[in-house]
Amino acid sequence: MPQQGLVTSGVVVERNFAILPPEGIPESTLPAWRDTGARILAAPAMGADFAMYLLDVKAGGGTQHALESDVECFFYCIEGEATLTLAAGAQPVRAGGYAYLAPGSAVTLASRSGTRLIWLKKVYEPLSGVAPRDVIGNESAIPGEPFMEVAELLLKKLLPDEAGFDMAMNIFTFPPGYSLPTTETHVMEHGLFFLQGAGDYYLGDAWREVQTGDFIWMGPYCPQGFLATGSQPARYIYYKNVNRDVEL
Ligand code: UGY
Ligand code: MN
Repeated sequence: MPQQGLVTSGVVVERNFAILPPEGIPESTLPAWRDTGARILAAPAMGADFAMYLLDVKAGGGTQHALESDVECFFYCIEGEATLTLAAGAQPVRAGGYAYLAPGSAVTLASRSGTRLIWLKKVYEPLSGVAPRDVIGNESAIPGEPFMEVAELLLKKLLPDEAGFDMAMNIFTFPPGYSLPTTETHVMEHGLFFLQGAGDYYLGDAWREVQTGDFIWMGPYCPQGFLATGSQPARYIYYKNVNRDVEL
């Protein structure tokens, strides 16, 4: 497409946070995935302790590979339909569906229609006496709970809050005009994908506009706040490392 003049963008990449709007992330291919366009949203090269991808898997495409023995992963289906094979058997995954695969699992996914997925991988932090287990579900089956006693702020926790799990994947919904009750600052990281709506995100020391399709990485101790703007509820899915002590 012919292009003239300055091209602007909401992209920001700082030492401890980043905002990546989707149009600026080129698609790449991953060796283990067939007929799949991959956008790598977060990686250790950025400073993150995890990898997060936006995968567009064409009908008939997918993967059949094994995770390294110390690597766990999580899928969330944004749209389309795929079959995911877990130790317990083949399961359909549709919009709102998600799955956690324990370290070392076989990853077998076949897309039935064009399927858009969030995929997250990280090294599992073991804890003696406990272990994670595969999980599969759909966010529509999770009622959600108020966040910090604000009834209108709905938080859905997709994974069990058990010591065997070292990660949380949550979906947050904010009606227009509602905000995070505090400016949070914590050692845990976030990898956040904006599913719906728009808002202003406070990162570091400034407010910035974000919208559907944007990705945000927040590193340890990144000050963070959010205000939902626009006319529809803002929804985002985010990763957080949990249930482990600090490594010295
Ligand atoms: O769980 C969290 O830390 C969450 N409240 N953070 C966020 O939405 N930026
Ligand atoms: Mn947070």
